[in-house]
Amino acid sequence: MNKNISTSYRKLVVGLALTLGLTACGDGSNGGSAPSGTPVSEGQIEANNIAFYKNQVGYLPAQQKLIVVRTDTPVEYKVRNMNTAETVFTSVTSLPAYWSLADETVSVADVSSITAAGQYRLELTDSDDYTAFNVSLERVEAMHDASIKAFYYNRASLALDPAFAGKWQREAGHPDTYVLNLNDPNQILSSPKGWYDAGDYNKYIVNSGISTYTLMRAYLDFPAFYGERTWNIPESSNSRPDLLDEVSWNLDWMLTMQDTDGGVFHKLTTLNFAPDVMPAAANEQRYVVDKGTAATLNFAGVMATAARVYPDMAGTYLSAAEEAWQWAITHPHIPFVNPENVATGEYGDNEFNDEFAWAAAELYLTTGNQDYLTTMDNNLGPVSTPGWSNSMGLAYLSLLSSEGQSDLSNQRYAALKARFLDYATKLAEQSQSSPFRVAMTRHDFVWGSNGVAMNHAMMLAKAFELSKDKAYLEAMTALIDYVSGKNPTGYSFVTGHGEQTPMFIHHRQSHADDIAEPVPGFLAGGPQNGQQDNCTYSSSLPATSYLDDWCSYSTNEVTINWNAPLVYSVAASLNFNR
Ligand code: G3I
Ligand code: 9MR
Repeated sequence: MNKNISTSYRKLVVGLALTLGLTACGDGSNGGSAPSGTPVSEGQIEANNIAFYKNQVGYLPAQQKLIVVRTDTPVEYKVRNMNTAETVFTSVTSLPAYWSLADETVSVADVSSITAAGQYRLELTDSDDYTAFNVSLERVEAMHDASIKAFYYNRASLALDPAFAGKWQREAGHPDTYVLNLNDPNQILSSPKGWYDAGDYNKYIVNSGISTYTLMRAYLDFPAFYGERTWNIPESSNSRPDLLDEVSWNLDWMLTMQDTDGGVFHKLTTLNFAPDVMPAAANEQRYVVDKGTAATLNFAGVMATAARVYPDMAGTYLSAAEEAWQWAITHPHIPFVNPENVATGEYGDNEFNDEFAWAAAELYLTTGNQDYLTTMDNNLGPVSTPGWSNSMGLAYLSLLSSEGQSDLSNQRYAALKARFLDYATKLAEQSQSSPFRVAMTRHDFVWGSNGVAMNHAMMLAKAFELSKDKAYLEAMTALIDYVSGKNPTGYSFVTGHGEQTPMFIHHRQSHADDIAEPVPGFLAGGPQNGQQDNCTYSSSLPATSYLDDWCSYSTNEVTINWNAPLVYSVAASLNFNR
């Protein structure tokens, strides 16, 4: 176990400790806990190995509240309101269960009956172990705002003014007004703006596209919420919702990536990853590289959606989408592979049914043209959780959000909905039967597992919206709790939000800026045991192989496509808090 892990890890040494009157209990602080693996010397009995895994940010008043307790027998506990010192209720944790992905035996304290905002403490009856937790709308709102503001911090071609960026102010980087086509030295492009993908400074259409769509989905699904919320970005004083201003920054860039024949370049990149310096100091030549089917269809899906979200720009976005679509129809299978001299992110994909289905769904919803629906039918596969290489789920999300706004037949709508809810039911069942009460199975622990968690949460949010079945809402809430600390690493994975949060994310700005705290609001990639970066990990298990170190780009990088579903899910959670 990492020595920084924030748990109340207690080895009660019966006899000696009692005689000396020693106590070793704790609450999320780093002190006072014996590191894992500390040998218990002869004659000492290890009586207690309690740890608490909880949402470190805050539980919403009207929603499920679970705290995972490491113990191999059920334990009795009471919950006290810290403001009044009053005991609110007494209960006992569930039957313990073993989670092999983390090698932990845990049981669950369900404190959902608490609905009043405040600070509380869960205290075990038979020992001094306790943990404190918050029930708070404001703390969750703050995390939401930070997670969307993270996109502003990752804007290319812009100086971050202290009025908006505070101590994370910085000079502009990457004007991208002189970009070369790697395949055609005579083609010079101006391709400014957009968000940096991640901890690196490159801009990749596929990953940027799913992130942009997800944020537009959030706007379309929660328009009243976004009509009111603001998070201090340069455009906050205009009349447009901040979310639409943020998304525009990337749409403007994406438009520049379309070639005159309608095809879209896969990425805008340096030949190698930049050194670990601030954006303004990373000024190697940038190139656009290869047009491909995935990037072009992804672009078509995003632009067709944008045409519905930005009525004043509908003409521009729709014609860009249609031109991209035409290119893809005539180039239906051009996978992207990094050229030999390019070493940056590949985002390679050679299955295009999902991109065809999604782009066709968006074009149908925007134009009403039935031909798109036919192509969609020919390509639509089973429901799955979206990710950068898999946009099938996005087609379902959009079509199912269109009730009453499209001429989709009732029968077709009902069939799509049934398939969607079947999928969400599997996620909810996984959550209910998981020891940590989280819909994360072995195959979800890939590079960016926290992004997988948040994309699952987005699917569950939609399932709840469509059905009002609380099982989906609870599974969604449990996933948000998971990334906020209710996981076996003990980290709340959103920088700056929680008691123990990543301090050394693989994010060049955060590493090079000489500021102790990383840029706030970013979701770290999360545990997975591929260990592709060859750093030294203290666990090789899927759910605990995580390292809060710059070295660990396979578990501790941040990227826009993991933050976007975090934004969506937390927005959904706030909107469903009734
Ligand atoms: O395709 C295989 C699949 O067949 C196999 O079953 C599976 C088993 O793990 O692996 C699959 O390949 C994985 C691939 O993603 C596709 O999912 C690789 O193992 C895995 O290493 C790879 O990770 C990607 C990583 O780049 C390395 O290419 C991440 O998904 C992707 O999010 C990440 O993206 C990077 C960009 O390249 C650069 N910018 C930062 C960003 C985040 O780290
Ligand atoms: O810093 C790079 C990160 O943004 C990428 O996601 C990652 C995976 O492709 O690669 C990182 O760069 C590493 C490179 O691949 C290998 N040498 C070490 C680099 C990190 O310092």
